[in-house]
Amino acid sequence: MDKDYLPFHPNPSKPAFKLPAGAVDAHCHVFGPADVFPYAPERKYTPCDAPKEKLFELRDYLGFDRNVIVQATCHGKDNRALVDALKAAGDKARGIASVGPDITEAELAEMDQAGVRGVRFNFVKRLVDNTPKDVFLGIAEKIKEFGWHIVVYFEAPDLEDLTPFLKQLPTTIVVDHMGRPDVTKGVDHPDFQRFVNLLQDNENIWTKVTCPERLTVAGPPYDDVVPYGKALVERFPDRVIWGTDWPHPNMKSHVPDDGKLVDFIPRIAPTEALQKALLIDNPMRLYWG
Ligand code: 0GY
Repeated sequence: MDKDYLPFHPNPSKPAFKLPAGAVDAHCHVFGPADVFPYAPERKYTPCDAPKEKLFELRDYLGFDRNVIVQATCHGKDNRALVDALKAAGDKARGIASVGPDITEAELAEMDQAGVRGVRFNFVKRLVDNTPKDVFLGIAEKIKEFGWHIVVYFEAPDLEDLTPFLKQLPTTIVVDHMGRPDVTKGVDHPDFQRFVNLLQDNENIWTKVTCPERLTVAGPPYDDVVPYGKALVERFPDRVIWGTDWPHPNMKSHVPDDGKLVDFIPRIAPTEALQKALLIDNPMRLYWG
């Protein structure tokens, strides 16, 4: 593990918010254990092991029923830890993989069988080297045959350049962490409005209203992130999903308490109907439909 890497919270609090039965944690990861599933040689960070057993324990402790496990960059395109976790979870988990242009139909079919339902394209420069857009478009053509979708991770300043590419993608797209806005600017700032307009203009684009712990400047309980999440949940109630982002790779400011993260949910989704859409109906449609 990197010297400055912050391991996940050892004993998160019990959330005050009681999750509805059937709730899905739609963004989380498994890391290692490294002696079974080594980290990728091209990785930009080395995390603390966060094996599937710990994730499933947290799922039950917080009151979630299901997980969507997202391949993280520290495992590169080696999806073995992900597939192993999916097989162990059975119907309680689905996955998002990371693949290269050489992926075969047989390999995709095998991952589909294990519960993978999409791929992630990452544009965050501190996490990955650049991949040419043509490569991503080639992968998109292959995975669309399986009815999969594409998760994209980028930061707000890159949205303008990326928009023409996003419009070319032939599947449902899910944008990680609200497109990572700068929350000091306000929801009315043109940068966040560009993101809102992207969803407004493209009905195939969804977003995860996740990661107040990454976006915050004020720190817990993340008051400064509430207006962003709430704006998206209320405007696009059938295209938002939520996840813990456990085990929170690359946090520098603090170690998030997963119980407190769950307590963030009713602040951005204040009614039972919005909570049901965010936590159950939307992720179930996208991953279990
Ligand atoms: C996240 C965020 C981060 C890392 C990764 O794949 C990854 O390594 O996604 C990050 O450092 O912002 O969603 O887990």
